[in-house]
Amino acid sequence: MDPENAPCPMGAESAPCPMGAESAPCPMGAESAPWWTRAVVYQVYPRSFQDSDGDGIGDLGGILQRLDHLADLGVDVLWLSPIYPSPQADNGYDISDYQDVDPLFGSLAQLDELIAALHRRGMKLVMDLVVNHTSDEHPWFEESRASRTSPKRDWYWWRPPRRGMAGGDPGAEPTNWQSFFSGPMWDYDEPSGEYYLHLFDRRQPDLNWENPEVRHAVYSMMRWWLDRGVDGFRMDVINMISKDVAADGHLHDGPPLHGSALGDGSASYLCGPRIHEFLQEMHREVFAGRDAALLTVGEMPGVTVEQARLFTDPGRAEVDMVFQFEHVGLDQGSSKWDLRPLRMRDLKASLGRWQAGLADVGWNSLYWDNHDQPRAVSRFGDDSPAFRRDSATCLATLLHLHRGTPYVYQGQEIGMANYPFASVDDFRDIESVNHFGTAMVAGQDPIAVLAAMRRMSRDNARTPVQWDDTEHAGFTLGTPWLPVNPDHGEWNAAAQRKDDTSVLAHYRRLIALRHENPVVALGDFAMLLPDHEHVYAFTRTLGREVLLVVCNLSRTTYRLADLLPQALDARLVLGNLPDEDAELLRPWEARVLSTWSRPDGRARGGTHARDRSAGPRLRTDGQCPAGYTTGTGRGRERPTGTRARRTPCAARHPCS
Ligand code: ISL
Repeated sequence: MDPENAPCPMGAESAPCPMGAESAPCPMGAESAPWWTRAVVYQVYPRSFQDSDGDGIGDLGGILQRLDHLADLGVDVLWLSPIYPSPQADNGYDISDYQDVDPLFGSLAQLDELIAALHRRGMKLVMDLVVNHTSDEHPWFEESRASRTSPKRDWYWWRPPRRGMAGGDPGAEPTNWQSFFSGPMWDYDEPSGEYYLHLFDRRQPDLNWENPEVRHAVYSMMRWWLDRGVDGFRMDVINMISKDVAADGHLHDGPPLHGSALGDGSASYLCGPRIHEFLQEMHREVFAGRDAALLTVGEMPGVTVEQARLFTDPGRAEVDMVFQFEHVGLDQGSSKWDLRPLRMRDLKASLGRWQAGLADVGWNSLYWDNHDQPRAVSRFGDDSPAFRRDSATCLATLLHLHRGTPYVYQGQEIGMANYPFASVDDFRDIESVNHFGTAMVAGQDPIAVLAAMRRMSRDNARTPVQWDDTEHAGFTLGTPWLPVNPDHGEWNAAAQRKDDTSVLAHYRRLIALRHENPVVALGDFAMLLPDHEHVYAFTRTLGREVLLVVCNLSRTTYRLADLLPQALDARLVLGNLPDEDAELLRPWEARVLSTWSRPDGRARGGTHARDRSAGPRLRTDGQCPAGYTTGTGRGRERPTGTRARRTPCAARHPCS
């Protein structure tokens, strides 16, 4: 084999050596990096993705119809939000049977079909694993609540009323913890005279992971799914499964919450005393021996960087990556409904700390949107007509150029925005509905409560995907369970597919860039301009390749020479605005620049920044420069701007 074109010795699922490494050895890490370091995950919230049977609710048949959209985007993994049988109190995050598919969404046979169809296209399927709690209609819970002596009584958290108080009296709950979805975390079961614990809604009772029978039932169910062909799990609130319980079974009150009779119990259930033990046991029982091809993601509200290092240190065998919440909590005060302006300095400090904290050990997920968050273009971007496309692509560039695994939430890739909710009757989400009820009982101003819900409700993320400009946006032929955003005439996938300057086209290029260029996946991160109030800039460095990423998160134009003079000499790898003025950073402009550092520290090549390519261009004699060959890889032909000019060259693999 021609040593210049030999792949790096990275095993079956290997990445090429970093472009620009030339004849240098592959930098440490690139050889052994797991496949998911250069993967992009796409989240499907099935009820809102695509309906195939006209009942107004998305389903597996619908997902099967839209797989070309995912393949065209270039994503590697589909994370499927819950499709299991469920009373749908929390849209499937309340499971009543872990080993089947709800008829609302289709059948197990269709799920098998989905697994096969994804695998044929080179994609993987990650299932949502919701095992902190079940539905109150799960047979385990029904058996558990049947009597105090039920063999499954201890599968859940049952406790008597507070000492000296009668069950059902205000304040008689075993602890003062406030639920994520309003009200106390305990519900009184009159027939048995005890309370059961639910961190979320009362229809989502918490499983007792202290009980080994519970753990082994869960592990057995997980093995069953892996044997069926699924490629891993996104584990819902997995850092809440271990509770801090005293030897005598006592659970502790938390500090009182301002303006509430309830308290904050998080110290008792976030990353509890046995959490690492449980995850290591799960790894041994479920993943050991087959983990290299799988993806395991721990959704962990409240996790710190230090804890995340422990959870994702490969040597400890727990999970591959965390899904953390710090950056999406920066625009809030005492609760998600208490909105504050996002300060850029705080965002940089947070994301920068996560980049630094997981630089040598561990791995993070990168996301703005998911099914629990309002739409990022409305929240962190600018969804006014003039800036919606530019801010959506700017935010995407910022995120996808960080180190970590990016997640695209359905509709984000076409710049879907928040929904113009008119009244409280428009909301369906249990969190929003419960919040409104509690706020009204507490005497809050309904106008103000509604204003916060309009901006922060999870229903913003759950309106149907806008496929085209027809009546229900191509989502359903029936009546959609949640209305389609009225902006779908202009903002839809069909229109963007034809437009090389669209948000969709930009996502395609970002995803291709991560696949092609290991500096995007593995490069070291360094934050620049930490105090600038609008411009977010950083470098990614791998071997001798340096990418400089500059994003203007504002409507103000800046002179690059004043901020980052080094950007003027650099070559544009990918930008989100037309190629006009190298010196000005326009409103919501994002640029990924290559400075191609040489051992002498000088920028390489001196190609003008307007040359949009992922590698050097053909020389005037039609040849690539030394060390390069005409690119043929996926997306290589036009990976960057909207106006490809000359054929770009790709690095030859320098390792032998
Ligand atoms: O949605 C939230 C805030 O609005 C979060 O607090 C959210 O509840 C938390 O991130 C946990 O989310 C996960 O578990 C919930 C479920 O409702 C969410 O959809 C899920 O992502 C309970 O299963």
